[in-house]
Amino acid sequence: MSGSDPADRTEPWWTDAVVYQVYPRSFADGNGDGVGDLAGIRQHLDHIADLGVDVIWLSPVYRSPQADNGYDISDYEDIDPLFGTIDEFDALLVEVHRRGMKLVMDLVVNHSSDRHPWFQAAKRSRSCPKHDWYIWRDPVDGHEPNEWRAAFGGPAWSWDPGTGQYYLHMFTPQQPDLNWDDPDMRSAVYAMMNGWLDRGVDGFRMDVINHIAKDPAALSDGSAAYVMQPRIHDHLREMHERVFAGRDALLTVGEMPGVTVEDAARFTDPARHELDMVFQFEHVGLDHGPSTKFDNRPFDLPELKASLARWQDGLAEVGWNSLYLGNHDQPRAASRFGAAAVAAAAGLDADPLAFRYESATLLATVLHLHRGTPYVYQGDEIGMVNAGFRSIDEYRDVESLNWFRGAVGRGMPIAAALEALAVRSRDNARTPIPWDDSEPAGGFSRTTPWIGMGQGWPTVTVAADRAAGDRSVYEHHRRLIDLRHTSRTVRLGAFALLEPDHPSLWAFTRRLADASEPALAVVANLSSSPLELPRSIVTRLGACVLGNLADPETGALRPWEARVHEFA
Ligand code: TEU
Repeated sequence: MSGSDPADRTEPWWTDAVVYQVYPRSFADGNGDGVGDLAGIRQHLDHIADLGVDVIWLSPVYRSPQADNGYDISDYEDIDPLFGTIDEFDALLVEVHRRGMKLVMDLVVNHSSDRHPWFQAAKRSRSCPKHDWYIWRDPVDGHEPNEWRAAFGGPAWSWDPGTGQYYLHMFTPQQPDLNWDDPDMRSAVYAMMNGWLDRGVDGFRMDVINHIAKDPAALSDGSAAYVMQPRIHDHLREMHERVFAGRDALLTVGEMPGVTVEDAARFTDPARHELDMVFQFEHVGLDHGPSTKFDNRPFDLPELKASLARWQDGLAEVGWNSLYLGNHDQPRAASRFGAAAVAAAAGLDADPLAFRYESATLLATVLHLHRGTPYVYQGDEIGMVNAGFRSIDEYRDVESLNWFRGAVGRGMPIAAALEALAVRSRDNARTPIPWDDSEPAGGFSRTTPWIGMGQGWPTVTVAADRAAGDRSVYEHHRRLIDLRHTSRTVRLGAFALLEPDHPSLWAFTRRLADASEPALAVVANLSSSPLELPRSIVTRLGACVLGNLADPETGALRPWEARVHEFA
């Protein structure tokens, strides 16, 4: 836990916290059905605790038909039998707290499952009081009220013959959107949230929370975006007042596709009592083409550096950044921004494991040295890579399967569609944690897992990485997390980007206003060739605090080397 003296702290506790995301399906299978579960997490809790993280964010484990791997909830107050029982959850929470960590739940309240009793009641009749808990519209000329498309394909409206109306779903038809204009619905959500906090959980990661406020005019004519309507701030302030106010040491982070840095400053301004931090999407959209995310653009380092730097600057005075390069919706960071990606961008045939240790540790160094709260996605701490699936039968994700069907239906050659999935599918990050190299599933399960182990296995495993000494990705993460806990500069120092246009050097400084500690500089070489550091940097580099390769030489960086130095 935090290294600095709590007595002299005025900043919120999470300014030096690191969060670890567990995607329960793919973490560890305790009961032998091929799907990860709470028992599996409990068995491997020390793997997380020993990293030194402060908080675990648990992706959804509530009762769910699993149309979208648990992001379709049919009972917010119970655990799905696939993952365990509420008693096992309580036992897990005790174990997490005993190790000095906190547990944050995933809150999915833009939509529920269509199997939720609320929706079942809502569609019984137009006069049922719960009807208004969802978003319904009469047909217009026999059609959907507007042309909005759902995120995972098809129209955002589905027909309900019972009521003779369309209901709105921004994701699959099995995920009807809740109506946040209904005060009773909001009260029910707050009661549920209070129930989890009373049970002992320490906060929420809020799924697509900027989608909850819809513009009523746009709902009819489709004229405007459905996200970021002004009412969002009212809803979040009300939630704060009725759920978070008066409770101690919570963490709230809102997932917000499309959020701008100006919006984020408002959402995370402590004086406004809305959220502690948000997940923004700018840096994970840079390699998306103009049409869809499956349209792949080669990644460009100056663009990525500039984007993150803009967020550092934008939230320097007011608000706070969350820092992430991957999660359960994104490809693996090491494959996306590492040596394999740089080779692919240059048109070279890339070995998916080339410079894997270096790429994973370089990216972690850069991420953890920014100002904000870093999020480590499970598996990134051992340098996992993309799944490398070659056949559509290997994919499980509803978004990937729907997109593939549509793209091939519109005439895209199968090989091209598979290539796009191999780069961009969410399943790239959902392969099981390979604990070791044993059959049949690397210690993840004693049976065939729900999704393949991926191309990294059996080379990339927890056991191999933890035995790799000074080439362990896990050990490198431990050092980074320890540095954040002990260095005020890492926690709070102002950020400044160096050499913004350099095509392969990522360099920046962190400096405290009161100069009570030496400033730090990060220098990282995102290329597979050696790099001479510019003189303007070399002459100011002091002692090396941390690096991913042994025996550093001050004036140059080896391929994929990253170092943190004291800086004049
Ligand atoms: O994701 C919301 C979101 O907008 C995207 O990240 C989405 O996953 C996709 O990549 C769009 O191309 C959240 C959850 O994280 C995701 O797992 C859910 O599927 C989604 O909401 C619906 O609940």
